[in-house]
Amino acid sequence: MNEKGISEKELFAELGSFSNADTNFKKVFSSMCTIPHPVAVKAQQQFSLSNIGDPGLFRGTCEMETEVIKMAAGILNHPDSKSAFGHLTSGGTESNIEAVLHMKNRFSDFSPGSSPDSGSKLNLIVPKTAHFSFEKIANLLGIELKKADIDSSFRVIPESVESLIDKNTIGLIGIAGSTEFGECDPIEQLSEIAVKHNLPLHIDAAFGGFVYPFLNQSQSNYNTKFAFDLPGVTSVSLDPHKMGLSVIPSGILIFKDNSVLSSSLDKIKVKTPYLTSRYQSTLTGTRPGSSVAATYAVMKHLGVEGYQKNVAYCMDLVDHFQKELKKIGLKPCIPPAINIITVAVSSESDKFDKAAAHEKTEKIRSQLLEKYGWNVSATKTIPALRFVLMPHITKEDISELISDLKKELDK
Ligand code: 0PR
Repeated sequence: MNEKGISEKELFAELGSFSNADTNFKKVFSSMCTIPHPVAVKAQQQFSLSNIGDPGLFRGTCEMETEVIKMAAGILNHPDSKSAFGHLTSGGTESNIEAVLHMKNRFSDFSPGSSPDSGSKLNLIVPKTAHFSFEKIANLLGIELKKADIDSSFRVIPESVESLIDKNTIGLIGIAGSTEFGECDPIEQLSEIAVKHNLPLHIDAAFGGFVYPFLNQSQSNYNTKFAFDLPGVTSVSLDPHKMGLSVIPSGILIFKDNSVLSSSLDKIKVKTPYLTSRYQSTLTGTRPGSSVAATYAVMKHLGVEGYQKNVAYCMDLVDHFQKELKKIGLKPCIPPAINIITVAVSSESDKFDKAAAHEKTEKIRSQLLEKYGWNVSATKTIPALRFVLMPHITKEDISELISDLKKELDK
């Protein structure tokens, strides 16, 4: 660090050049985040001091957190949103960690009669399409991940999930809006399995939580339930910093109610003698009240109608994207359920050579970036390009991107 500080003018000139080195979002089709809504940014600034890790000092912010949980419970069809129990996190990873930590803690309370097999690790059953945060969780909590098979639409197969359950299973995971395909698992069937085996079921709706509830049925073939209107669902994570249009970092973790945690909460609770609350039971200590305020602001400001409009805009982009693809003789790998599209771009001859197909896809991905500045990603489940159509994207951007893609494919 310099001995003497630099002037504000110099500083912001410097920050300007750092900011210019970051990517302009106009050309980003790879991110599940987007430009936050202006009201969220304004509220974030207003509450920059606030730390809900010390709730007694920030009672106003804590009231907003309670309201956010109630609003989110409403989005998730909670039959009694007042009894929903939860808090804001930094995003999907932290929410998933905490949900699984509770599963592990309450395993002894919920384990169905028979005692666990002490020779093997406790396990968690996840769809093969689960986000990589679950790999971190397995490592962190010393549990085994059992990966259930997926069908041709990349949705988990309930029979596969059920066949993996054993004495050491601590819980099940379902996904509403998978990272690679945007698909929603058959949660109604997972809920039945969870009830039958008396296991907790956590739904990772980090992306889909602000999409599926606001979809216009005519724009999507989606019509299943995924949240608290199903008896087996015990917790859900959804991220305001993705399709919720709030600021980074903003995640929400909600449990159906306090009782589904059994005694787990007591196991996590630590005494906080010098803070304004006596106990803390969240994973992190200091938590940004600015994110709470931002999320409260954008949810209140947009309301259900605003989020419906946001999703309708993105689904209109999905239609446009498919029309443009058709013009160049391509179509999505599966009909997109929400605003994530995957497209196979490897040649027919690569069909039987998966490694070659992945390599070709990767080459096109990197050419799109290097030559034209487009940020797109490639999927690992199948060789395909993946496009996330977020609110910062326009139809013109899509037409331009597809025309650049055609140039590369024609080579
Ligand atoms: N669950 C699902 C289904 C997700 O898609 C993600 C993130 C998470 C959990 C974890 O969320 P956090 O990253 O908020 O902890 N999916 C994106 C991904 O891994 C995250 C992302 C967002 C990556 C923006 C890049 C980016 O620019 O692709």
